[in-house]
Amino acid sequence: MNLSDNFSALEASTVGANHSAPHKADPHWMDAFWMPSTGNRNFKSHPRMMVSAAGCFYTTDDGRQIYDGLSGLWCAGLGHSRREINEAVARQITKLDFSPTFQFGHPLAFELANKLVELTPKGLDRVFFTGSGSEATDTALKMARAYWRLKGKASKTRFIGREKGYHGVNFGGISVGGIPANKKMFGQSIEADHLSHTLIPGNEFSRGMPEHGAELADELLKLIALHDASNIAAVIIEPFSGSAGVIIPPVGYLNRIRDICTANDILLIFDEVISGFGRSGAYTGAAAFGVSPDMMNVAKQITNGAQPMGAVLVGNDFYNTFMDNAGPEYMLELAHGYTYSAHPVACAAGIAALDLLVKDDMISRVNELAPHFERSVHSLKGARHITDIRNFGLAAGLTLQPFGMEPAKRPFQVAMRMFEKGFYVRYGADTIQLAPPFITTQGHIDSLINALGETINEID
Ligand code: PXG
Ligand code: PLP
Repeated sequence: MNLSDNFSALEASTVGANHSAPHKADPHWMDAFWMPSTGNRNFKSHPRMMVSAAGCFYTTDDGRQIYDGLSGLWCAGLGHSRREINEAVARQITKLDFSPTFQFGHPLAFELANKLVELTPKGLDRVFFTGSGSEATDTALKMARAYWRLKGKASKTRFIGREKGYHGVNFGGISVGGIPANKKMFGQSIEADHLSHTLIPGNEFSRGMPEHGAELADELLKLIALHDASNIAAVIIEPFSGSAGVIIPPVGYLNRIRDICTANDILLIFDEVISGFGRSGAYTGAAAFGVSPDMMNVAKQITNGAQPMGAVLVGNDFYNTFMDNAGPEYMLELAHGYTYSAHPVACAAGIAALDLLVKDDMISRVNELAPHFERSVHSLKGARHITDIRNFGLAAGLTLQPFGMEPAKRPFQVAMRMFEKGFYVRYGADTIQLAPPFITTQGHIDSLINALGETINEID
């Protein structure tokens, strides 16, 4: 067989077929990309295409400026296209584009791990890197089970999450998560129970931490009575829930969860993928709420969203339990890791982003803006359709009265109209979520809230 025979064989074959790719003007140009967490049919008939971003604004393909009311997906608090981060990424990708972190290392991974330890509460001393928040959830759950096994308590396998909790979309995350739509299509998951959420009557329109509901933490005692602590590995919660529409813990709630976990030898995992690195007006939600977990998951804001990255932090005792039980030194202590764990370009982005967070004192900036943001967002109280508003730091959620049997319809309509007016806001279930960049101005916040109030008033 000569070369030209090979060519015709390839052309004739459907395996590895060389379809000609549709051109941008072709109506099928958008068919191939199955978009994540998107109404694909709606998007593809009404595209909303961003082509560049700088500071607090995106530019669309038709040249419009769109205010970024969710800091990307809660990840770009420092604003887009920060020179320091871009340069760090460019430098790193030309120097060391990839390097294995299985059995070999590169210096930036160690440098970034030290920074994460520095910015998180005392007692979190060791960092395991992942590629995302969802991978951080699976990592933390696996580590928790393995830890108890090494401690001689192998029956501690069950997890406890919360209703409305979001811990990403992998099997671990949807098992402990409490957002029904994210669970219902995917069958059997790992064994988990769920505490009630804390969105209770009487707390509507709370500013910051709601007054009522600390006693809901006692549901954990009931679950311990039901299953026995000897079967429970960990409780995983977000210090404040982001995805479910910004649900702030009632005063005393997290402390109570902490105490019950400690008293019953159950690990407490804080999922700080949204609350970490500035959004809460502190480096962590743990610091903002004054409660420390045994394990902490972070992602998103580590790199300001410029590169995918997540991490799980644990304490020295936890880490040493693995080191002390692994046999000869050449053996793995934990058979777990991702190809992209501590990817060198992501590490470079993380170091640059966290340096900026500290150098520009973004925590103070968030705390300066937060009272204005709170007043502004709560000024919508009394407006049509709005049944609740919640806020903390630079995060806020609004609940809209369902349109008949379609709770998700109004938030969708609001977000689409807001986009036409030049504002990107996030919608999910019956809520609208806001998370302005830390570098935003009071003026931007006023424009965002004015447009939102006007838009909510316009829809049926
Ligand atoms: N834990 C928490 C608390 C999160 O908020 C994840 C885990 C998963 O992270 P990855 O990197 O796998 O997506 C998240 C992610 C929204 C929204 O609009 C929230 C997230 C992701 C996308 C959209 O609320 N949170
Ligand atoms: N699937 C296959 C066939 C693989 O070889 C690998 C990694 O080597 C994975 C999945 C996991 O990929 P990652 O390490 O990026 O999570």
